[in-house]
Amino acid sequence: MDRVNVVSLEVVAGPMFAGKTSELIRLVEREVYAKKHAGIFKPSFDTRYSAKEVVTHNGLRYSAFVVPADKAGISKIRSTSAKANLNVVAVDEIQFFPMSIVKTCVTLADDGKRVIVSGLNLNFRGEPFPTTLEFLSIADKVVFLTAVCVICGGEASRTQRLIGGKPAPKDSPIVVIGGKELYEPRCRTCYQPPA
Ligand code: TTP
Ligand code: MG
Repeated sequence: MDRVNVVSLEVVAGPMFAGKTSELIRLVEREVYAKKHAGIFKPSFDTRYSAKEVVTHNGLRYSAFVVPADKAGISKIRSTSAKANLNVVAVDEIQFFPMSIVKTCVTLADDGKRVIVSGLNLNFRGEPFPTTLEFLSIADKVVFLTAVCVICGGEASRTQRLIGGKPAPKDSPIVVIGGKELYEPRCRTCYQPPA
């Protein structure tokens, strides 16, 4: 029997401002053009569950689901994928989910779905996010995106958290939701490890 070589578990990783979410959407939209059923899941920090339809430039549709970043959210990903008969399951910001998301994604991939996850490589301290790290090890394919270093214009692989223009202290919480007001992409040379 001829076999098509399908990449079934794929990771898009990198620092903030690298375009991970855009890449995830681009990959999903390609599948929607190919008439596949696709869904994008992303975490929230409350227990809210919401589903909405996203329409592509071409009038094609996929579903976007906001799920809590906990066990209940993971089981929602599992049940929704089955119920909506998804061929493609995409999960953004995987670094915020507990490690059990890995097993769920492996099972979905083993069941023949294309699973694409995206997430941060390192926290502001320069340490790996464990969930992303695990996915990077077991994936069939890894796409690593860099951002542009705000200091030198080089390739940024790290994310600096700043408070009042200074690197946030090492003992600040790992999870602080934010954007440009708090974070900057930096290269290895320009990144300042927090003290
Ligand atoms: P991202 O989606 O990685 O940021 P982004 O949208 O700028 O990147 P991209 O264009 O590649 O999609 O979101 C990262 C979130 O994680 C953001 O809310 C800040 C948060 N965060 C932490 O909570 N702790 C950390 O140590 C870091 C670096 C980020
Ligand atoms: Mg993003």
